[in-house]
Amino acid sequence: MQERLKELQEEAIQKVEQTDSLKELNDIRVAYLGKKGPITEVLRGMGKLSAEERPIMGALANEVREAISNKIEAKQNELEEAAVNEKLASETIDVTLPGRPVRVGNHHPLTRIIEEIEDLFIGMGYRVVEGPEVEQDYYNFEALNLPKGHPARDMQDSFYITEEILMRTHTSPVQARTMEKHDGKGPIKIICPGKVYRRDNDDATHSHQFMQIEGLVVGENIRMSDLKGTLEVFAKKMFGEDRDIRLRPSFFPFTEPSVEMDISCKICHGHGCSVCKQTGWIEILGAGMVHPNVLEMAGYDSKKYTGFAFGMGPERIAMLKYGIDDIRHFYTNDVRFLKQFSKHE
Ligand code: FA5
Repeated sequence: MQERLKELQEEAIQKVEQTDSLKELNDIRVAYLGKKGPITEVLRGMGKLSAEERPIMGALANEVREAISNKIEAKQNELEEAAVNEKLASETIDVTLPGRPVRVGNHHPLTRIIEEIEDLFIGMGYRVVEGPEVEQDYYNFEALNLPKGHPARDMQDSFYITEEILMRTHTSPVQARTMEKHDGKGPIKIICPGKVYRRDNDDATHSHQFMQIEGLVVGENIRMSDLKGTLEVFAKKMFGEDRDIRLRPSFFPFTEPSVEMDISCKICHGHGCSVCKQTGWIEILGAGMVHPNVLEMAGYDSKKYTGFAFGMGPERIAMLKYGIDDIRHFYTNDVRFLKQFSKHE
């Protein structure tokens, strides 16, 4: 029996040494130390032994069990450690590898042009204000000297929500709102950028939704020459000294006299193309001296106060500055178009 136990110990230890799998190791444990294993079997036969032999055999059986169990445990630790080391080795990060480039976005060309125009006017002492895009008929038309039924309303075909509420057709209602807030007192010097809406047919230079930047200056002794000087400074800074500018007499019910400003076309250098409709010029803004009726309706004394106002189209300005041949490029957001305005590529 003693020999059998020693044989089992050697056999089990040899098997443990030969395995390199945790599953197999567990099978060995069950096979040798389990209830149905050979050691338990040997111990069961102890009843046949004499009283002197029994404790000796009992002690030996325990020794054998312990030796096998220790060997299994040691092997288990060794295999588990090896598994962890193997996992760590396979997950090693090479910190010296160069990183993958991250694609960086950039400001939309329209945002850039609007910020540039804002900076220019802030530099001349203007304040930036905002107004609602869903506007009352009163501010969009009536307070601007365009009573109901006025034929000039047709110049700005509108999207109406109710009879009295519409999507604003220009940023000029912000003029009326700002003057009203000032309650007929003190000077005003503001610009207002924002979206406007018209039932215009889309083409290379027209969109049914576009941006405008309104400007309004009210004070004592404000003259047409102040407006002309301001627009000239703006145009020269925006387009450079070499571009031609022209002011044409025009009509807006809320300004008198009224003008429109054109810039020479960058695409054809004034020779005529589809963008400038063969004229060599592109209109970028409307302007004029604030009509006395508009000042009076907002509570200003038109004998004491005068003012000028302008409304420009930043899309058209960006087209002229960057040589863009179709206004629709701003809204379709083709990445190949947008990428050309990136500072990073
Ligand atoms: C106006 O909207 C006046 N409120 C401007 C104004 C303000 C005049 C203050 C006097 C005093 P007009 O409809 O011309 O005017 O538009 C002004 C500018 O907006 C145009 O010069 C043009 O640059 C731009 N614009 C007009 N219609 C469109 C359109 N459909 N798509 C893109 N830009 C447009």
